[in-house]
Amino acid sequence: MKSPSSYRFSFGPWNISEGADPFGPEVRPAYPHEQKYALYKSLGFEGVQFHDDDVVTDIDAKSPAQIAAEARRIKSILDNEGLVPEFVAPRLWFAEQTVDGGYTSNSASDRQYAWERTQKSIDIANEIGSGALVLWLAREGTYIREAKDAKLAYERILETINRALEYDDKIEIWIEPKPNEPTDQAYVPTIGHAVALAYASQDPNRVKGLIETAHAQLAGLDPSDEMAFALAHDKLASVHLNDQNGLKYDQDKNFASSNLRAAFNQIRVLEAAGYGSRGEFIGLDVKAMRTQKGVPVTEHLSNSLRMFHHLVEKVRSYDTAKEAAFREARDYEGLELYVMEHLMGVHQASSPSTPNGEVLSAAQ
Ligand code: XLS
Ligand code: MG
Repeated sequence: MKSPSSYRFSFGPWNISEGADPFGPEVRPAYPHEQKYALYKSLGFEGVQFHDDDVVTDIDAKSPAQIAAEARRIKSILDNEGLVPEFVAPRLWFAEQTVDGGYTSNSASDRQYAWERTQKSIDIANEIGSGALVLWLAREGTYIREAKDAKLAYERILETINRALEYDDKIEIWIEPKPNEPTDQAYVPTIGHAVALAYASQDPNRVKGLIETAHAQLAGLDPSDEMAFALAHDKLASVHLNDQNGLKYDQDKNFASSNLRAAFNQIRVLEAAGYGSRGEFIGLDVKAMRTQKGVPVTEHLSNSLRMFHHLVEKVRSYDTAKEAAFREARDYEGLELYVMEHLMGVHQASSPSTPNGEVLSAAQ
């Protein structure tokens, strides 16, 4: 079995932030963007998740040659720090051309803008040595359902995926589903939608999914089941572990901080499937608390990582023979108690029993 150190971890530079939220401005001075790379290794991370403009700032104003030169400069910083670029994602939610979405916008010129940003992201991925384009389809949805033709929107998303596969014959496309925010209702809200698009595409082997814990929770789904679904189709390219306290705004809370048992189950599913053995990253997408002092604020990253390691230990010391016996006896009350006491570090006395109270030996 793998040791916890065999996992590789990644985060995006946006996870070290100044604490602004929709109701208030920054509460910390900005930590210089390019100095963030020097923090990765000491925090225990080797992978960098990128938006296109995290690599090339002011991307819309730059020529292809300038973009390539800038990307090469960032690549040399990564090489010097011993860091790996995990993916590049086009930021299709910021520019005025994306106010009504990118690939699904009702404006042909805005759709063209979205496609050009996608091409630039693929070019950047190639320059910095990443083989993956992440599509978080932020504004591909609507505020009111009558605003777009949903069937056409889904066709346009698939068309863009096919165009990207044609534009570059090696790049992988990882779809990161999310059901809402910033739109009221997003297209491609779950991993099921993403996997369907993968199979419908012209090169299904190169289209996969990235599952973020909180995004599944926002859809009212269990993240470990979402991960299991993708794993069953060999389509789990990456994960963004974090947490969410119920159905509200996207919180990006520290991993395991709100739903400890759900976090345990995510790792249980990932470990059982050997996730990570082909170099897949454990990504974190966590937000620093606005109240936290200091510059840069990184405790949310190190604490989430620490919880991940604790839970890996919990998964590895979980007695699967006992689980099997409880399943066999269909004693889910007993199994649940075992799981809860295991998570709490309480010595377990309970064993599965037959309906007439006889203790099953397999689980002792
Ligand atoms: C936002 C997304 C974003 C992606 C990359 O909710 O999680 O951070 O991971 O674009
Ligand atoms: Mg994410």
